[in-house]
Amino acid sequence: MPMKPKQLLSFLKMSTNSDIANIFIQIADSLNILGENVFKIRAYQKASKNISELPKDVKNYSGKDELQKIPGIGNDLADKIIEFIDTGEIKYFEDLKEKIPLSLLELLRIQGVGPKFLSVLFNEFDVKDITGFEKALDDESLLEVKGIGKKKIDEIKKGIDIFKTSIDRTGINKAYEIASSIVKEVENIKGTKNTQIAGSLRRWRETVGDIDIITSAEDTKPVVKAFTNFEIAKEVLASGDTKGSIIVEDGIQVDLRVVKPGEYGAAIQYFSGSKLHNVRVRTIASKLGYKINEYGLYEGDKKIEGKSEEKIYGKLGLDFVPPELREDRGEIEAAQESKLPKLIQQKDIKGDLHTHSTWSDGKSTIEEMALAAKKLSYEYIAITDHSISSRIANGLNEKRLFEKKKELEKIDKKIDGIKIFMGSEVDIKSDGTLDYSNDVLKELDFVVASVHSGFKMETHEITERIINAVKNPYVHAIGHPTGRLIGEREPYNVDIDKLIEAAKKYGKALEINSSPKRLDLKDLHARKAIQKGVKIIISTDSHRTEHLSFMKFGVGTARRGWTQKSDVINTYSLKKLIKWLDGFK
Ligand code: DGT
Ligand code: CA
Ligand code: CA
Ligand code: ZN
Repeated sequence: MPMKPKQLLSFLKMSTNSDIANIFIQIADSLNILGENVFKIRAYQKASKNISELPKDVKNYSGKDELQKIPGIGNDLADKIIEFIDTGEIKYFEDLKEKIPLSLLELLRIQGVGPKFLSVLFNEFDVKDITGFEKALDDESLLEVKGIGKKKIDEIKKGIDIFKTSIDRTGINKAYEIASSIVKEVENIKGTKNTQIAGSLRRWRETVGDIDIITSAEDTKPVVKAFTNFEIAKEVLASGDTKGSIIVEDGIQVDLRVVKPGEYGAAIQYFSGSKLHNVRVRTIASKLGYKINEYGLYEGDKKIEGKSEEKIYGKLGLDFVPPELREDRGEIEAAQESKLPKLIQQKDIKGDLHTHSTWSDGKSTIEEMALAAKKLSYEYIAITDHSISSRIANGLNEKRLFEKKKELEKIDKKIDGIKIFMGSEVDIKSDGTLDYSNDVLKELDFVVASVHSGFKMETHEITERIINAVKNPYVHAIGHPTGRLIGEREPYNVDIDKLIEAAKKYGKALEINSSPKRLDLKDLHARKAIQKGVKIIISTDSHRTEHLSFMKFGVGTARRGWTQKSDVINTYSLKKLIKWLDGFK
């Protein structure tokens, strides 16, 4: 099949910048472990940050002169960028890797592990990877090193579990980008129809083990062949009559199954999983005297359905189960009794209530954010920049807060067709008080209160701290309520049931933060919240206009939590939202 490598995967083309930014940060980390000059280290860190934020691909720069205009890029780094564009690698980095292997560098992702700590383990304990690392942590003599105590080691040991799962699972954002591009490419292969994502990604799990894609064709083998010939395939694991399996960037596996149109429904049902859900489905089939597999539903040798997934559920006496619910968490029973929830959909979302602008640490202006939201057909957006305690995030003091308010109101007048709310993501300080006084807070249209520091508190302390914010009359919602960072940081010890109870009592909403690193509340917590009648707000926490598209991940998480449109505040029309907000005055 003729492929079109030139137009292949546009996001991969744009990723030169992120590739280089990644290499620079890895160089900085390696130099750090080697104990090199801090200025050199900072130079790489800064260059990495600046490159990752460029609006255009460095490949499209006219040459070295233009590259050197990027802040932090001098003669040497410009050469390295050009070297990467020309050869796909940077020799200096390749040489560094001989000394500091990637298996060592990636240990920096373990919570509590910094370059200093790693440097000790590397230099004095000869640690090169996770195996050596775990051994060294159990070595008594590690406790003799200055600055390393038992508490620190225990903390790190806790971080190891989360790290281990993160190395063999891919975050939903990356998986979704890769999968969507591959779906488009498979659609371009002649003879394919109904190409679709299956597996855990179709169920919108927050991380995926691998990507599964299903397509149908009369002649399956050539499709598999075309797939395994894709330019993004770094390695081909399998290439058969109906199944191809490739490795793309970062070791991510993509499985493609090509089935006959008459088997499509059975295949997509089977390969969407989850395994637990399918076990239940199979049991029901056999109770009815049927047999089900990835080719169809059979009565004896006779195939009674295969083409339509919906009809397969129907023949088993089940309503169609949305993929997000297929986890054996009660969906089978609900489907039998026609009691499945009517899940919220992306198109129900009318606005975004947690976003940042250049006033704090965002990269887009208020105006840019508003225009981008309008393009999504939203009716409103709240710009909720950080408050003063979030120093690294350039949080606003009261003076700047009111300057921002003035400007925001000007822009709101200027732009038609979207309401811009003056908001704040206000820090909940360690003592449970907020960063602004009530006199200030009451001047704001929308207030989301979040914890950004002092995560390591005992359960009763942190729970009380957040509930204090819930009680504040000017707070509308709690942002990323558990503070977890997927694959990086455990949630704080907050007692989610108590928090939900308090939110209910005081009529406050809880956020599902759609940032793919957070997805917080997570699915099960969202489900608990709505069961208790607590309202949800699905927000993106955007720091630039492109992040507004994270909404789909929040909606996916909400759907996994059985959430319906009526549970979610930002499905309200502007008019209804204003009424809800007025209730706080
Ligand atoms: P992942 O990739 O770990 O995030 O999770 P899934 O759910 O995508 O799992 P995966 O890729 O191993 O398989 C895709 C689907 O195929 C899975 O959700 C259900 C189905 N499947 C795979 N192997 C089996 C099996 O041994 N038994 C059953 N019943 N279903 C299976
Ligand atoms: Ca999978
Ligand atoms: Ca798979
Ligand atoms: Zn935040």
